[in-house]
Amino acid sequence: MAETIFSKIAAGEVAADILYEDERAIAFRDVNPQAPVHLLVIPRKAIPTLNQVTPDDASLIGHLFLVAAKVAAQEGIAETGYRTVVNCNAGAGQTVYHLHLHVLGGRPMQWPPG
Ligand code: DGP
Repeated sequence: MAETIFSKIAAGEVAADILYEDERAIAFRDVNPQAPVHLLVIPRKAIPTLNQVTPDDASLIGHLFLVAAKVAAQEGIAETGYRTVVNCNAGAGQTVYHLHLHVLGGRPMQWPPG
């Protein structure tokens, strides 16, 4: 499994603006924000894309969403609203091949997205 910038953040080898971490997940600010609040939630476990998630990861995936809701509340966007996004592979815009959940909020969002 190739190292990514996110596995280095998880290992503490690369700095990030970390908002929350526990034994399974880390949440930090996206370095290239697409909204006033743009957070990333990653598992410590290195899973390249959603396609490699297995039934054994079901609890972990649920945990990522719980962390997303927690940091959204911390950032004050829980009530106004926020979007969670998982890009899977290049055609969807994935650039870092370590599974991550985007949490975007702080501005009105269009649906459907472009
Ligand atoms: P995606 O396109 O779904 O793979 O999203 C990757 C996101 O990761 C993108 O919005 C920019 C962000 N990103 C890339 N490198 C770094 C980094 O070194 N630190 C932080 N905090 N975010 C990064």
